[in-house]
Amino acid sequence: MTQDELKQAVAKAAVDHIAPHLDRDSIVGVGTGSTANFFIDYLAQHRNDFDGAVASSEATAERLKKHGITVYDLNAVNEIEFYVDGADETNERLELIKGGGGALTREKIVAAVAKTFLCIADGSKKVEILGDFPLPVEVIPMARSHVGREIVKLGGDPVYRDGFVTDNGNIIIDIHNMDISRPILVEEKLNNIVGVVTNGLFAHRPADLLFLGTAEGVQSIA
Ligand code: ABF
Repeated sequence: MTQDELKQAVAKAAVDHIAPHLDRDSIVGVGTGSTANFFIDYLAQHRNDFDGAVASSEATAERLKKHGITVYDLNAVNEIEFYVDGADETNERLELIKGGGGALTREKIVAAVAKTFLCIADGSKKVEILGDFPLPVEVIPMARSHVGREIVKLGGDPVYRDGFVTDNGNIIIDIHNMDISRPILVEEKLNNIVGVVTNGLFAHRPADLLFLGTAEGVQSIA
């Protein structure tokens, strides 16, 4: 199977998983990226079975609307039962690196609100120790140099994502070669740097459930 076929398989499995729980008042939290896009396309087949969605990026909002799915501001919503999103890396505790697409802050906010965070990923995303994938950090533009110097003190190599602006008007620094053997600690230390909006480690709030696409089928890991 190709990587895209694995992504499609987990996206479909996610829709099949949440569909029985949807009612006319349900709001679905929807992530960003190619796997999330497949999820949106399958979810659209159920668009009359739920109220609408909260999107983790402008790109996702656009795609949802094209399918005729109502997109709500998070502040207008009382409850999100499921947040479904991809990841760049996951370990066996379902701690994640996210934000390769630059939407990490909104993804983290929607994940924080949702009762259940269902992560969908192809098998290549599963790792022993997080950190081969560069860890994205969203930063207030004027703090770029300061945050870079603080990241060096923590042992990482900061690389400015040149020309990229987040949906929130900020910049991204990708951290290479960081020791992330203790994800919760690293998440806290990075978030304590003044000027950091948030970082792409989802360790304080890992996924609750992972659908992993493999050649043998979709594995469900909780
Ligand atoms: C989002 O999409 C991100 O947090 C992550 O960066 C990315 C995963 O990309 P893809 O689904 O395209 O592999 O969920």
